[in-house]
Amino acid sequence: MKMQNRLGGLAALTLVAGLALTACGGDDSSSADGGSGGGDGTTVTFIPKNLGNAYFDTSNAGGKKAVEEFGGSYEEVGPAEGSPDGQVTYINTATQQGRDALVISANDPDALCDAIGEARDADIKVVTYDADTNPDCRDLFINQADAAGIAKVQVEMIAEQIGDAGEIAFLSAAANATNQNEWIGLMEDEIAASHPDIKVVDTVYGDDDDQKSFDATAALLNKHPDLKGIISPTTVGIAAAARYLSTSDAKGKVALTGLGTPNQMRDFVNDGTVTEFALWNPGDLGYLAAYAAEALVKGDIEGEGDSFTAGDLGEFTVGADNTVLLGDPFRFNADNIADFDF
Ligand code: RAM
Repeated sequence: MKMQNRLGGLAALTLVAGLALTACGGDDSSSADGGSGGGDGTTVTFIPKNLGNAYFDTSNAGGKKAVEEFGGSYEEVGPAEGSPDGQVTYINTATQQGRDALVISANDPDALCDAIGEARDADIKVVTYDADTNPDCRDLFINQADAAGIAKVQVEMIAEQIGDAGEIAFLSAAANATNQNEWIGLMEDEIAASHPDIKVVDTVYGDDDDQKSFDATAALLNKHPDLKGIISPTTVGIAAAARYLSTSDAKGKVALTGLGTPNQMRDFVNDGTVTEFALWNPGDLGYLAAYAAEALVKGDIEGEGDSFTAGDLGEFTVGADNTVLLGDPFRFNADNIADFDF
């Protein structure tokens, strides 16, 4: 259990509880001097895919906690809808303001690159986290877990839940999301290679919008009466799909798994709609991203092979493609979900 190994069981829960207290959505700024008068003043702007997503509320609360620890100044800005255009506006504003570092979950691998390039020309460090741009665009990517591992755990869960046979579909986020597209591609490969009796019949997009994802689930079930399972590799999608299934005839007949947060999925695990899903600790991801941004700004790291310390999470080394890896995905089910609060 990497999530608990890194922090220790009780420490993990304490950190999560602390993050919950500082969780915020929407514009939010704060600064701190680290409580000891030794603040380093690094200014960090977090730009999630969209605001109002519990996943980013948790990850960015982790970022805020880190920035407060090193005595910098934190803000979160971002679009209401998960679109690249909306993100470009916020990147441009942060560049004009001369922030020290931007931490971005990208809605598109290419569309942000011009704006990010202008930021970097102005000596602003740019870290992507959660969803990367093309590696050339940014300084570092903070990867929540190895993409192959994220794909594998979801395929294993659906195979276990449908007896390794039958029709399945993907309910994804935005059609251009780099993270979901990479995971889905790898899941398709894995199914083709190792699960000959599972057939992928559709991929639909809910744009990380609750209502769109809910409606897309209804449409999927209508279109594919023999559907055995849905994989939704997005916390917004899986929660909306679970809500739909929980009151439909398909409850208990169509399996649903993917990536979700324990707080959003708890009721659906407890009422039997969902057996098991996975995720990493989003709070740790934001926390690590903020410390990585600070290390870049301070010149402690530049790229591959360099190491830095990310507060309570300890030491990390920058790997190939200037990527820093947080850890492994973790499975949540009825036996353990009560132990988590995020
Ligand atoms: C949603 C977003 C995010 C993704 C998680 C799993 O919150 O699409 O990018 O990493 O799901």
